[in-house]
Amino acid sequence: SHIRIIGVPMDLGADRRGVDMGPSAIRAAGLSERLDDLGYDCEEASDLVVPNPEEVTDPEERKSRTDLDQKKTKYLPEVEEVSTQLADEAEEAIQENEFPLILGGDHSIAIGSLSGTSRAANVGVIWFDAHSDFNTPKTTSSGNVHGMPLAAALGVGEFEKPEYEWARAAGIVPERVVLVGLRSVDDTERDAVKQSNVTTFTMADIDEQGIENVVDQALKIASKNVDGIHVSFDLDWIDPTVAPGVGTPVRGGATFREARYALEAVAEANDRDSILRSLEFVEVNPILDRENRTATIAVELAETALGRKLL
Ligand code: DIR
Ligand code: MN
Ligand code: MN
Ligand code: MN
Repeated sequence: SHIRIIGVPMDLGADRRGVDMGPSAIRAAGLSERLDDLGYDCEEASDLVVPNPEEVTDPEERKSRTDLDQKKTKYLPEVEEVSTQLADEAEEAIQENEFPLILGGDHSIAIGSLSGTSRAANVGVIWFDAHSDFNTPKTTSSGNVHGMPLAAALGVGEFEKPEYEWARAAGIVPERVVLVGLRSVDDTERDAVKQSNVTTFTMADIDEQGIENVVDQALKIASKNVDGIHVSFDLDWIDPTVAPGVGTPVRGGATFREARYALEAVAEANDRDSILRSLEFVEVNPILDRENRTATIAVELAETALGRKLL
């Protein structure tokens, strides 16, 4: 079967430069060779075009909109442009029976992945991340859109407003969204996470229940009464001693083995019920890395999710 690899060299949603090199770092770690070797037919779509911060005029001035909320959110019009392109590309891939494998880029790209995937299929979501990504233009203290994609997709807070229609993934409901690996939730986003009907598993839940139980529950919740799931994997879920090439590292993350097991369980569920509709790896920043370790881990996890077996 066909995999469409969609690179999104986006770095406008986060503060650390270099995450735009994530797609090249993951490719350089051998992604398409490894997937071809698994028997897939990999098609490389060309990377989406993302403006460089230097080409974008002062984000404060560039606002075509006058809304106050949007003033402190960085590069929102550019994020909208890229999200719209990505949504079309992901939707088209699924409609053409190809599997979208999306490479970030910072996590703001998930706005496009979720809206495109959810237009082509009725999906739940598993979100592996240290962070809850539930800020909004009003609650954000960083101004970075990579802290907002789940709130955007679910239409939380100001994302309910008509001007954010592009950001909402209409078919995705919070009851089918599961966050796994949380250990950094801003005070400003906590209430929204708790008031929403998403399911959360913190790192402490993983300590107490074990990754096997947590992922099993996540898969059941996300895939209930839908056609399938989208998996969004922020590499900062993994402990930074193991995966150092990320922009916002938080200590106390998943071991390599926990991450690998989680995607083995996804692959197993997919073998059984064919539920995986799209997959993304985000926040790989090779500038902050050593010997491209984090991208190498992303490749190994991609292979695992897509069915590489040990035996
Ligand atoms: C933080 C960081 N909560 C923010 N978010 C990150 O900027 O809103 N998400 N790093 O993955
Ligand atoms: Mn750039
Ligand atoms: Mn994230
Ligand atoms: Mn994160």
